[in-house]
Amino acid sequence: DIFEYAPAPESRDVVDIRPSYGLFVNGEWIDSLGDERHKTLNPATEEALAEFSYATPADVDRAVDAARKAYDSVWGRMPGRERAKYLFRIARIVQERARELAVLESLDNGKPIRESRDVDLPLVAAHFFYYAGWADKLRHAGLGEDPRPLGVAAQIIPWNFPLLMLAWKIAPALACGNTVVLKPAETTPLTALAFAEICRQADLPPGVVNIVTGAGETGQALAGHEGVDKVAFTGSTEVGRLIARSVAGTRKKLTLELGGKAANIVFDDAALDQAVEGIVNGIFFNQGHVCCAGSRLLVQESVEDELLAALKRRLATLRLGDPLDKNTDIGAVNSAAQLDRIRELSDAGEAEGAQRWSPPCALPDKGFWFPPTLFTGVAQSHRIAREEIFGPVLSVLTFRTPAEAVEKANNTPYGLSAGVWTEKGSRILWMADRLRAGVVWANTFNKFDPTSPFGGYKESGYGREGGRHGLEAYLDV
Ligand code: TXE
Repeated sequence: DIFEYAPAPESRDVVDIRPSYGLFVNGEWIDSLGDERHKTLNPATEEALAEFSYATPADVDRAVDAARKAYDSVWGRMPGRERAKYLFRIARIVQERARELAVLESLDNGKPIRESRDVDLPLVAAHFFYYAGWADKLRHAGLGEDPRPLGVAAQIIPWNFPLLMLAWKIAPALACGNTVVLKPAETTPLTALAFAEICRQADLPPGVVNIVTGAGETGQALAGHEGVDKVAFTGSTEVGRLIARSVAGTRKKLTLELGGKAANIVFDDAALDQAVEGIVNGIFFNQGHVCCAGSRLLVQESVEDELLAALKRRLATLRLGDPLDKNTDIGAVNSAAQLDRIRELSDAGEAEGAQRWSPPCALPDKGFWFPPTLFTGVAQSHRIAREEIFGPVLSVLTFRTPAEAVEKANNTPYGLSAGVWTEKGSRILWMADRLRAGVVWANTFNKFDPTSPFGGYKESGYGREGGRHGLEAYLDV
C-alpha cells in the first residue's frame, strides 16, 4: 500500500544524489578532519554515484561527544511519549519518501527495485512504527524494574540491507532513549546519508543520530571508543570476533549478528511447487547477500530428481539485469570484492568435485554479476557446504531420515535460520525443536517482521533484534 507501481524501469531522476557528502554530526553536515575520500559505485554499471569521507578517530570523537551531549541534555531524559512522536514522524517520512529511497538503495546496492520497493522500504517504515509504539510502554512491558537507556550506542552495519539494517538498529535504540553513532558500510553509504536528512526533516534534536561514514578503521575507532556504552554490529563473523575482543573487559554491552549457512530442508511429502518458490526466495533473494539465506538445500533422497528438475526449470525463468527494471529478479553483486569471494568459493566447489549448473544467462558487460548457480553432488566436507558464500549459489545435499536431516542441518558453526518443508505439522514441531537456529521457517522462507526477534545461535552471534527482545539490547533494568 505504500507504492504505486511505476512503469519499468524506475527512473533514477527521483533521487537527488549530491556529488559529495560530509559527516552528519550534531544535526549538521561537517567536513572530516582527515582528507581520505572515496567514491561509492553503482555496482550494476561501475559508475561513481558520489564521493564521501572516511571518518578519522578524531571525527568519531566528535560524533560520540555530540551523542553524549544529546543523551545527557535531551534524549535520555525525554518522556517516552515524546520520543514516540519523533519515531512516528520518521516512520511517516520514510513512507512518503519510500520510492526515492528504494531507487537510491537499488542504485547503491545493486538489488532489484522490486525488492527494495516491496520488501526493504515497507520493513524500514514498519520498524520505526513498531518501536515508536514501544517508546511510552517500556515500564509496563515486563522488561524488568525501572528500564533505563544505556547511553550512547555505536552501531556498525553491512551493505546487504543498508537502510533496513539502519532501521533495525536505530529504531529500538531511540525508542529506549539511547543516542546513536552509526557507521554504514563503505560500499553503501547513500541511504544512511539520506536518513540523516530525514532526521532533520523530523526535527530530531541534534546529536540524537549521528552518521559517520568510512571503512574498517572508522568502525574500529567507533566500536573501541571509550565514550560508547553499547556496540551493535552486523557483518562478518571475522570482524564480529575482533569487535568482541575489543569490547571484552570494558563496560560496553554488545550484540552481534554474524554469518549463516542455513539449511532449507525439503521432505518428500512437501508441496514441491511451493518448496521450489521457497528455495528460490531463500537463496536468490537479494543476490544471496542475506545472512539467513537458505544456502544449503537438504532434499529427501526419494524426491531429489523431481525437485531438482522443477528447480532448474524455475531458475531458467529468473531474469538477471538492470536493478531499476521492475521485472528484474536478480540484480548486481554489491562489490568487486564480494564477486571475487563468490567466484573463489564456487571455483573451490568445482575443484572439490561438486557439479556446477547455471541456466543460460547473459551477464551485462559492465558491473558485478554472478548467475544463479546450483551445485549438486556436494559433500558436507566441501567448502561450499561449510562456508558462507553470500551470493546466488545453492549447495544441494540429500538425506533419508528426519534425524539425518537434523544432523546435517546442524553440522555447521552457524545457527541463524533454517527452513522445513513438509505437510506434517508434527514433523515441523519435531524438527523445529532440534534445529539449532534462531529462526525456523515452516513452508516459507525469509519472512521478516518487526514483531519477531531475530538473531543467531553459535557463531552466528548473540543478542536478538526485533520484537520485545530487541528492546532488551538497549536497556538496563
Ligand atoms: O564484511 P565486514 P564484508 C559476511 C559475508 C561476506 C563477508 C565479508 O559472508 O562475504 O562477511 O563481507 C565494518 N571494526 N557478511 O567484508 O567487513 C565494515 O566497514 C569495526 C555477513 O563486507 O564485516 C562494514 O560497515 N567495523 C553479514 C561492516 O563492518 C569494521 C553482512 C561489515 O563489514 C571492521 C555482511 C573493524 N575492524 C557480510 N572491519 C551479515 N551478517 O548479514 C570492517 N568493519
